[in-house]
Amino acid sequence: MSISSIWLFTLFCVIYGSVAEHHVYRNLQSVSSGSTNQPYRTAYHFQPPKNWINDPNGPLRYRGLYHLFYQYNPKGAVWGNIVWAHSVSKDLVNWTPLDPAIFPSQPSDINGCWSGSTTLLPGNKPAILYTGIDPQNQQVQNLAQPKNLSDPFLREWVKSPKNPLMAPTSANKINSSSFRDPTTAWLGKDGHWRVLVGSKRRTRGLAILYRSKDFVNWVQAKHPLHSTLGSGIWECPDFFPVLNKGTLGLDTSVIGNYVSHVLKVSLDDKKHDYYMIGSYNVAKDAFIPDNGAKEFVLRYDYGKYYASKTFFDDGKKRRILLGWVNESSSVADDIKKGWSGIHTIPRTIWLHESGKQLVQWPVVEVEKLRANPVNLPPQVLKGGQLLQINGVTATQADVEISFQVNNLREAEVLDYWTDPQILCSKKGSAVKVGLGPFGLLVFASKGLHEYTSVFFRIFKQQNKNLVLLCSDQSSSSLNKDNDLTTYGTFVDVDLLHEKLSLRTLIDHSVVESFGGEGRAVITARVYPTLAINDKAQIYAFNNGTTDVKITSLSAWSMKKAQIS
Ligand code: DQQ
Repeated sequence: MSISSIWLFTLFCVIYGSVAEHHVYRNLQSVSSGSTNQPYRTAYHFQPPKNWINDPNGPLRYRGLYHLFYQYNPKGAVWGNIVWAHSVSKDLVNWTPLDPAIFPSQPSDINGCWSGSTTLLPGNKPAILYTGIDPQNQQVQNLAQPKNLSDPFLREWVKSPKNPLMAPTSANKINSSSFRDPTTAWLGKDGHWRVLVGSKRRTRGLAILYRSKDFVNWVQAKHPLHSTLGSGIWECPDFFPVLNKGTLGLDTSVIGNYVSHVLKVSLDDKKHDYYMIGSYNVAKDAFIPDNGAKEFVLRYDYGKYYASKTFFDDGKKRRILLGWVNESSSVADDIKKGWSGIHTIPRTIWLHESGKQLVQWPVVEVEKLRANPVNLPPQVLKGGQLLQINGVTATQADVEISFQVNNLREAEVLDYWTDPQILCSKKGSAVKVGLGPFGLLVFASKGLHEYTSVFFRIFKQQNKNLVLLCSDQSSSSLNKDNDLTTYGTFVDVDLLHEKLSLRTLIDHSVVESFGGEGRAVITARVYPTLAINDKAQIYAFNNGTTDVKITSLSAWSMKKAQIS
């Protein structure tokens, strides 16, 4: 490299660059703007009034109130100046913003307060462990505790004078730029707390394990809880028990032969959240994946979704999952609208009865926003038929549809396994075959110049049927500057004995779809230019050559939640 190209490269890294999963636009981090024309702001998904948000942090329920902290840039619509913003809620749907809870104030976090989690210590005392960026730009772990435990809003947090409590040193050989995002801690029968910190050693992703008796003095365990070769860094790890049978959630410290454990990681290399189901070997303090799995395959969400975190809701005895959905628009567009990033509707999460995967469903409280129900009678949806769903606000809706598929002989043969996302891209909603595509067209403009399609296709492979769920954004907008990736996954549904269901939450620029009663989830961001406000329409469609039956179809307009 010549001197001038080194200089140009350095300049490029100063202006742009990349930190964790985030692009760094240093010159834009404190630029505030925001136009008044806002067709893409969501009405019932969580987002602050303006600026950038990313990961949900430290969710918990305290004295009957839900607390959500999140990574936030108070000064602009791109990642930077990161603090822990804070909102509270009685129902996980309506939120009241409070002042930021944690912001740079001591050497151990002076360059940023990154992601982390909350643990409830004995006596119902919340404690936050979070990643701070120190003056040497090293990633270290810090503790903060509420100033006043009698304040249900937990407005003020006091940082430990002993921070940082966990730090890279020459002795422990921890990679100082890959050491972040502590989990909720769990308490072992030996009275010691355990916590995980995401990291990597070369390309091996790992969850470094620490133990502590007092939550202040932490000792690194000899071995990580788990690691996988080639995955790259594990961001935002999450580790929690699930009942082997049943939908109730469990406190993070529960162990026993009636539970399995879930290890979830956010893979920066792939930009997706993956999980494994397995068991927690208490004697070895190790996670043992079921069936000897060596790598992460399952995902929470097969669309745009990252840096998720769960918490145990001790009120309703359920485990709740929160996740960040980035924009699919250009940075220039984000700055123009003055904001970037939303969170998904909180989802209840449990182990499917097969034990092979998790199931997710929007928290029941979101149904309080449903208005003007529209119920269509069961009917046959003929090959090539488009059925408009009238009477709901098409940009702000909740639609549940269920199909019965009889002529399984008509299913297209799939000779060999193909990546479902590639299959969805190749066989978009316009490609007709035997069984499918059938599903929903949302954000559809008159004349279908714009639409987003969420649909199923049924294949035959050997003696089995394969159900594909796709979310196709390729025609979602006339503005082609957006990320228009088509998403897809297979759904484990037994079509001989089960109906095929799809629920889609539609909210101005987000399409959150749950297939097979929550066994497959895909979230997409879309920015129609024609199908906005009252110009948008919703349809059920069948573009296959074979008829399918709609066994039920209910749709609701969704009221606006009180969020900002
Ligand atoms: N976001 C945080 C990091 C985390 C990343 C920084 C994941 O702590 O690893 O904003 O999106």
